[in-house]
Amino acid sequence: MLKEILVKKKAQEDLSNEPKLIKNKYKSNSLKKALEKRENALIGEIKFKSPSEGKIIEEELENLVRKMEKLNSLSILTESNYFNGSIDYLDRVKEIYKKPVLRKDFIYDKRQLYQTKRHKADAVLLITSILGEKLTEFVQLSNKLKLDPLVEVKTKKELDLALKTKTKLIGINNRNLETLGINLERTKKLSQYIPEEITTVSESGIKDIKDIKELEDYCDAFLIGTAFMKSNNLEKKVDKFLC
Ligand code: IGP
Repeated sequence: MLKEILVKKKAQEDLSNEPKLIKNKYKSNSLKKALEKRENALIGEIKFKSPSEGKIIEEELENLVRKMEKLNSLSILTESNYFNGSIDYLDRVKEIYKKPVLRKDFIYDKRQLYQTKRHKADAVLLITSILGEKLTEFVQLSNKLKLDPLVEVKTKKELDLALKTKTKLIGINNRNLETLGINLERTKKLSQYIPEEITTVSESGIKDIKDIKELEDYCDAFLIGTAFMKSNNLEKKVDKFLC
């Protein structure tokens, strides 16, 4: 799956005109800081479609943001083919939501980091299985651009690579990006190797408070998309997760 997404993305994306920002004119909000507030350590994710769910929701982006505004941070899917996202969503969200916004996409080229910054995101997802040994350079450039990198891992080997970088945020993805299956045990298994000072985010497949209770001793924060998007009362669902 991951391979197909990347092939299509690389074929379509033209990064040749991406200007390198010389001056950091966009101030950013720290995602790590936002997640340190224990009682609101949730990243709410907006996505309209996904490979595992197909079509998820049809609603205006701004409406969704307003309904999720109590959350301390948001993740915005910007990949277009498989998730119906767009890079412009970042600008639209930042227009009305002043807290940290994470760009969720498939980063393979450093120019995408400049692009992420230009579109005003505060943080960026770096997937270890895409970047491999290049991860350190990408973490360094993200930090330099004041984009908090959230480094995603799903195996012990990937985690070891992530720990070699200077990242302060690690996401454990409970979804296998190849089979799309969910396994919450992965958070329990991998978190034991992550040092205290790193903020650990459990990502994917979290449906309700029961899942949070099950995992809260193993991580610092949660990334939740589908459960929010598929809820028939999003504001209420946000309140439920916050109490
Ligand atoms: C959210 P869920 O199961 O709550 O919708 O998952 C998020 O973790 C998931 O969208 C995700 C993702 C990714 C999407 C995690 N890592 C990498 C695209 C690319």
